Amino acid sequence: MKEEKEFYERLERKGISRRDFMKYCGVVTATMGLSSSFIPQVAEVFAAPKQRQPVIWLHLGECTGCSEATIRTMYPWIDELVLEILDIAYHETIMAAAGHQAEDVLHAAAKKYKGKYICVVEGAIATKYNGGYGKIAGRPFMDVAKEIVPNAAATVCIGTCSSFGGIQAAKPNPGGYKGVSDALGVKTVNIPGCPPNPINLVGTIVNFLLLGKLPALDDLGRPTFAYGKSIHDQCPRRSHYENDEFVETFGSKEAAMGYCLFKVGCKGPDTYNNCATAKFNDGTSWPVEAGHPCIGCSEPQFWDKMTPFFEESK
Ligand code: FSX
Ligand code: SF4
Ligand code: F3S
Repeated sequence: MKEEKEFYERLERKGISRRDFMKYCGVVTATMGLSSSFIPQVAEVFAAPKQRQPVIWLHLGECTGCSEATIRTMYPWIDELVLEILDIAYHETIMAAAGHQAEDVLHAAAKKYKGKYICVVEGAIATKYNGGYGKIAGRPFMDVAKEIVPNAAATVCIGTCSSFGGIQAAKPNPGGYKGVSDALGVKTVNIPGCPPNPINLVGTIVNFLLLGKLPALDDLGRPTFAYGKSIHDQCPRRSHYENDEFVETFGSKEAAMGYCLFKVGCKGPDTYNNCATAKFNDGTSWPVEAGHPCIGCSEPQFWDKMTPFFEESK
């Protein structure tokens, strides 16, 4: 109770009302596919965490957009909340240490939290030429991943790169880049998107802390709460041409179809993600709502399969 009271006082000092916080917990709960009766329990995960979950966050072949998206997530203060429930032992972009010191932190954290930490991986692994296409402190990504991934309680791949290879694995892929699961032959939780919506990472971690297990996954390792339906299935532009009243206003189905972006390359029918409901930037909008076709950023072989981006799929 005391802990909870202090938590709300800290929020208040940051100018965040309890109402705003509960609203956020409502969004997380809905994203996780849980009924609203779970909102108080989700709030408790943040307000009175049983323990801070240790995390080792690896950066491999990628652009760091996934970290950027997470740190600058939908509510400006949620990054701080996430940091309250997580003990991020190693994360190259946000840690103060550099060089040998950073390497020491990595080894020490892996030893101290062996079997207990969540390994979050951002980026793909180079597999050709002894991993020569990507190294940290002189060590190939593959070696770093082999030290950290097998000793984690769970490995969560954030972004299309660590999930499926992403841009690094685009043809001709000279470095032989692969996603983590493929490169190491292990099971990972995949949260694809380039970058992914941070709410899907938060939902996965809250699920782990609240229910003591990882969320249900599809055969590509993606949480079904977020990737169970296609973009097209949830697209509001579809309702334009499927709604008789709208079609009547426009005179014909063809005219109403003008709202659909398929002819300018929308890959929504082949892409599984919750962008239409979760949206980005405090629920402001998402690509298709903003007038841009979905380019299929969360799918395997994103670059090879989904290009040319602005041409109708065959
Ligand atoms: Fe990949 Fe993440 Fe795209 Fe970038 O690091 S999913 S290139 S947004 O940032 O891994
Ligand atoms: Fe489907 Fe894209 Fe058209 Fe929406 S805009 S209805 S996702 S093809
Ligand atoms: Fe990516 Fe398509 Fe969503 S491009 S962000 S999966 S709308």
